[in-house]
Amino acid sequence: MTSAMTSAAPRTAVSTLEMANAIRALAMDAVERANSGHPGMPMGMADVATVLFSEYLHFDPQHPHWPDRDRFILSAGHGSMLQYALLYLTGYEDMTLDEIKKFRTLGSKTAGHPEYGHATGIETTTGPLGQGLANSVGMALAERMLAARFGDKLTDHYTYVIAGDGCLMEGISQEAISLAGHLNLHKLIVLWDDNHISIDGPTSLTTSEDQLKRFEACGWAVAAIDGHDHAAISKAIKAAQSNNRPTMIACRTTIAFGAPTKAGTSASHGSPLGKSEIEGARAKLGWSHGEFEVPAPILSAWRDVGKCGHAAYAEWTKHYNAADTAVRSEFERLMQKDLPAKAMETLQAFKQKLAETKPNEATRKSSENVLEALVPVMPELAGGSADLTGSNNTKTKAMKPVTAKDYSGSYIYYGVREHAMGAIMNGLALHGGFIPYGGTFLVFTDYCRPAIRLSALMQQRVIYVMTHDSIGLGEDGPTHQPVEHLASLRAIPNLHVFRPCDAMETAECWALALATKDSPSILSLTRQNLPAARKEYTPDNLCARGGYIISPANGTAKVTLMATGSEVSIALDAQTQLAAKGIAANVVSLPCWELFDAQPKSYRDSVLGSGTIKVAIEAALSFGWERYIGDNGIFVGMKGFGASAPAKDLYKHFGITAEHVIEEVVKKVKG
Ligand SMILES: Cc1ncc(C[n+]2csc(CCOP(=O)(O)OP(=O)(O)O)c2C)c(N)n1
Repeated sequence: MTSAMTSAAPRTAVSTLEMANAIRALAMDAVERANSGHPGMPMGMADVATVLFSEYLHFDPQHPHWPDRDRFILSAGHGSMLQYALLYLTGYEDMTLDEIKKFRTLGSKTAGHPEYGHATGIETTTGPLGQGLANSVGMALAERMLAARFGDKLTDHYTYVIAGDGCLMEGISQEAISLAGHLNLHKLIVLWDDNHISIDGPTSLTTSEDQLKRFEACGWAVAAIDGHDHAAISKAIKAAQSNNRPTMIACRTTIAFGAPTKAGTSASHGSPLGKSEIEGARAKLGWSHGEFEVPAPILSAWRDVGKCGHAAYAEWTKHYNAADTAVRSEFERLMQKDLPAKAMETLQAFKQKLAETKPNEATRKSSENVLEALVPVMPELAGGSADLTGSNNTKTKAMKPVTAKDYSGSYIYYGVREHAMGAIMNGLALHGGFIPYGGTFLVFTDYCRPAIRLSALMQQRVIYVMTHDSIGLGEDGPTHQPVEHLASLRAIPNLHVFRPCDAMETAECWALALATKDSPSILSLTRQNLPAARKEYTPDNLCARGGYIISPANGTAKVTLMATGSEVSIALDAQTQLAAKGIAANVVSLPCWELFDAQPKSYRDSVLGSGTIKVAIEAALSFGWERYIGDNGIFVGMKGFGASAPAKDLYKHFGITAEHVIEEVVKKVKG
């Protein structure tokens, strides 16, 4: 599917300019009615979008999830009305005129910024500038990787992005375009809305770089065109398609094209144009139709565009049906995001082995061993790291790197680009066909937090393998020692933060991260070795309830010792020493708060105990623990930043020891 669509229905009576003006009118009217929104960008990019959709984009509103559709990403998400207008005009059933009229109101499909899952045809949630551009790199990468696995009869599509000045100013864009160029994602085409305007005024206030040279330096092909010249737009896209490099087309446009006084100014960026300006624009554009009115011939021309992709869909279906049954069912499984039956069997066998070997090892190493077991049975695992492969233990022996020359590998060297890594993983997950996981140090979740947040908001199964998860990393010191990160990640809705305490829990947490189709996960893993806390095999996944009594008291518990990850062994130690003093304590491992909090109260109460002295031990700040220990509980952990020293010395220095726990408990018992 490399050419322009030739099957477009005849549209002799309607010009593409009129079709573009329909987008402009809908954008003006919807923003006006909502009394908020961004009319400027949709009006400026209406011509580019019209040419792209009517001549090039392969899509089928009747089959919006067709796996080989071209992907269209509106990275400049504030211009959401551009996307909503296109979805309505081309005939996506759920995008009615009524939805357009309900722009930005509660419960509508036309949210302020495009939201994945709200309306069909929205490939990703955009709005935080630069994210969509980086997502598109993930989608273009997924396309190449799937093509390498299933051949170009099943996967061979383009990824088109509309990005604004803001997207290109954001740092994430540099990470993303740099990697896209390096991996030569030649089916990725970026249409830059080069309108010289952002919110504060002309972009000359803030930037003077040569974007064409910038992209070129990253290995992209570039072109510069008049973004209102339909023939030039068409020619540039056609050339981009046949290019053997990713392409950036600078489309010189006028923001709010057609508005008599506000066109070309930042006044049109993010406010309704106002009644008289809209009237003036209608006159200037020669659009004499009423509010929200798209005349039948123009609507019908657009609906014909919506039908054009059906032939490509039908052709793809033919190839798909002709494929081997085994190939088809594997492709289908990947698209449905189902795990292979072997995955969980493998993990059970792995757990049985752990019960025999009882390894004393870092959980990052345990995670590597889990991956060694899973990768051979899970071809959808697309691993990677932001230049910390050997530290994050993310690459198994058999994994081959993905390169510009060979996309059949499954390991992505992201380079030191944590933010793009997160957003690219979102793109891989959204595209379908892969379960992405990627590593860096837990402290650097800060560098990719906006992407993590979007994984959660979009309900994508992205697995963040975050190692060196506390002062336990030792000598690298406080710059590398996370203290507030667990709390801040636990604050993100729909994100599962797993902090396993040993190899067995690591295997169980991986199982949970993989089995949860609609939540991302953080695996918070240690650099330092940990003793096996779970020594027996259990067919049940004990981490599935988020928290459980890992070691019951001998007798009626007076104390509940709660801990996560590396501090569970300290709790177990304290339990033994307290028992010697006649103080019985339960030890509770809480590897995932989110799953624990979702349990019925009766279960939570049974684990936490009633009337016991509550103690929490975690080598991090106490923020959040009050929910389990209350106002009178004991917290043993960090109070500020860490320090540079061997791990053992740091635990002692900061008082995260069994001895300190005992001292505090005894004080409390004595009252
Ligand atoms: C990460 C991020 N920072 C800030 C914003 C707020 N914001 C929305 S649009 C915009 C200006 C973008 O300028 P440009 O891409 O040129 O859009 P145009 O004015 O051409 O519509 C800003 C700062 C945002 N959405 N995302």
